[in-house]
Amino acid sequence: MPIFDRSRSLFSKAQQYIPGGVNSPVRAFKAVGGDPLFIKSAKGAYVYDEDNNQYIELINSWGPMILGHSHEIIEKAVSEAIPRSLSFGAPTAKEVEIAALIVDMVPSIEKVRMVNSGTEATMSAVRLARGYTGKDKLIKFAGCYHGHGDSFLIAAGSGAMTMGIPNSPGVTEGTAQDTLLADFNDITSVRKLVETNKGQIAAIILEPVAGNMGCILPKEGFLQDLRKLCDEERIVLIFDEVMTGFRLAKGGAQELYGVTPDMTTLGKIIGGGMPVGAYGGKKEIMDFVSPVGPVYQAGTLSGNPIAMAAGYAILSHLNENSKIYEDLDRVTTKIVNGYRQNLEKLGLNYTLTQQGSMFCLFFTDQEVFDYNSASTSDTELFGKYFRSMLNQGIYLAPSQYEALFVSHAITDEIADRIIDANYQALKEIH
Ligand code: KE4
Repeated sequence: MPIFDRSRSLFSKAQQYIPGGVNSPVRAFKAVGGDPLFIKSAKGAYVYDEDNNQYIELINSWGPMILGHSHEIIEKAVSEAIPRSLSFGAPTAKEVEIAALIVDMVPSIEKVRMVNSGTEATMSAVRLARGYTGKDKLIKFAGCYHGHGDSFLIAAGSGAMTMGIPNSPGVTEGTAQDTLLADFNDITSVRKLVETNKGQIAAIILEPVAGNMGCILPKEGFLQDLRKLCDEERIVLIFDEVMTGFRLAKGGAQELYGVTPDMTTLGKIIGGGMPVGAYGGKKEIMDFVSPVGPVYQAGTLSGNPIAMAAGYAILSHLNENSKIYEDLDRVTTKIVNGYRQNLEKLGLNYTLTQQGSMFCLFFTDQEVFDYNSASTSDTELFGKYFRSMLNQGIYLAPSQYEALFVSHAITDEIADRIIDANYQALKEIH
């Protein structure tokens, strides 16, 4: 049984200076009880907390560390960039290289603008869609999370769902009324909103594979139906691929499902662990952004040279080694199949979902295809499961409503350890 003394004392001190002792709510372990781990270092598939406990981890910084932690290629790129100063606030050659690489890897992106987070990417993309179409309203899906921009904190997933505050105070009525809510995988709910708001909808934004209410796949034809509807109604289709971009395939979920959005938002992997986001899409839309067009968006540290060095290193590595995706799919499928066998052995029928190296074990026997069905999960039982896995040295996302991420550092042997721990944890909590 690991000890957590140092994490505990750090957490109590942190709460004196930082709201909730954390700089992002999902880290607070609120949904699973106990104090959050304070992580000291990480290497490959392992993280080490301040009490020197070692864990196999399936959070991977909520997605970015797809190659595993402290990967030599990224470390080399960053250490070479640092001596040239950390920031200029001026254009650099590396920004051109990474933009050209993104355009090459994601064919729907003809032009791309770098920002500093996924939230900045989605906020900017929606402002641009509104400026480009001259229309105000936005359709999002219950349970999808697009960062903490005001327009998105309506039935938001991730931490907002975990904390049970899907509609955040502080978002004005005026903003909220322009965000319309549909149900994931329910094209009829979208059509109804389009009909009752005819000619007023600038954009539809969604996670093409939802990763912020657990991992939920689009049903057959759902993405294609959205594409068709957006074409008919001159609505900008935005795929929020902050999580799925460069994770599910080089070209993200849009490559996997063969559906082309008008705009794509990116984050997480694009920075290799550094703070980077991006939004891109059709040239005619992107050229509406300042200084070419009238829609304003800016950022002091956008295209930061260190972040671009890390981002270019990871993206070019992924681009040149597509076998990585085969490995990730194979190892993740091994884990999910192992979980399935464990559930059968124990006579349990919880729901498992997987897309590539994203997966989720929902503590419900219902099929999970949207916010409401995900919400039938027993979050208290998840909390017990989380604690048991942690005590066995497996570090999961501290919420039922998060996707887990497998990194390329997870070998078959490590996968076997995860499967064994899953069996022990399921046995222990029933
Ligand atoms: P950031 O602003 O956190 O970089 O990105 C926001 C965002 C946008 N779109 C999608 C699909 C996302 O998943 C995210 C952020 N994801 C969460 C994890 N589910 C970030 C973790 C956190 O909030 O600390």
